[in-house]
Amino acid sequence: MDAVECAAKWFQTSQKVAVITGAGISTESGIPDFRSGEGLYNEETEQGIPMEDVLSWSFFSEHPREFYRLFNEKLLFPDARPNTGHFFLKRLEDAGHDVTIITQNIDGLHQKAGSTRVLELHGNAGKIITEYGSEKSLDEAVRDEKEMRVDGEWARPAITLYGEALDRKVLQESVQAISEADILLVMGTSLNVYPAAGLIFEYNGNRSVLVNREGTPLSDGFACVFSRPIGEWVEEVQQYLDADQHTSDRNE
Ligand code: CNA
Repeated sequence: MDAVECAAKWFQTSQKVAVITGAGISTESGIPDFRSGEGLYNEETEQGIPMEDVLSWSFFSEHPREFYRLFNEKLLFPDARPNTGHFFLKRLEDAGHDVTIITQNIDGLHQKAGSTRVLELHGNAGKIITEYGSEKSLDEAVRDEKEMRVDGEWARPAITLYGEALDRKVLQESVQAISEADILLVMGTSLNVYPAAGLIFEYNGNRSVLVNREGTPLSDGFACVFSRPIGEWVEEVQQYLDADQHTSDRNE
């Protein structure tokens, strides 16, 4: 079965859908990913420091000015809007599936599309955390070139930097959703970043679908693989589902 037909068929007979998404689901919204040809990892700072190192706790604490300059320039996309990939997942939810989205993205676009159960493994670039642990919107922060404050308290972006642990509760909820899922859908991730990539091994079923333009180190383990843009996959799956609905309407 091809990766359109298998997914469309499985959606029709699956209640619990776990979805793991990565930066590739947001490229069609104009947000660059990390590892594609035009990805951020091919860029470096003026001092020749790769972006991967910039997004680390040690760089943040030692060079806050440069960190914030690059954070503002490369990671904030306040005007980005969800695309067909994000809206497709919301439609699955509207159609009555229990959808849990486990995202590595920090752009908040799943929530903007209306999805209600979104677990953010790496946090959210539109939020900040104060030194006493309360979470606020980035808009509330007073920012200068080298630090953020809110009501006088030191604050930082609510994203997980390399060298930091993931939120344990979010990780536990992700493991639970994936292990209980009828179908696992993985979209737009190079499956290179751990522990996020390792979550696919929590899935216990045989209905696993990978939608990613390029191959990944873990592609062989999926039951169905679609190696073209997410927008094209969504369009084809939707056509399949609509045609099927049309046929069953006619037979009633
Ligand atoms: P990645 O390593 O950059 O991989 C993205 C994958 O998506 C690549 O394999 C691409 O081939 C694929 N891809 C890109 N566009 C499409 C498309 N339209 N259709 C199908 N496939 C596509 O990104 P990962 O998410 O795997 O890596 C994890 C990092 C990236 C996380 O820490 C994120 O926080 C981080 N990141 C997030 C964003 C965002 O929030 N939008 C942007 C850039 C990086």
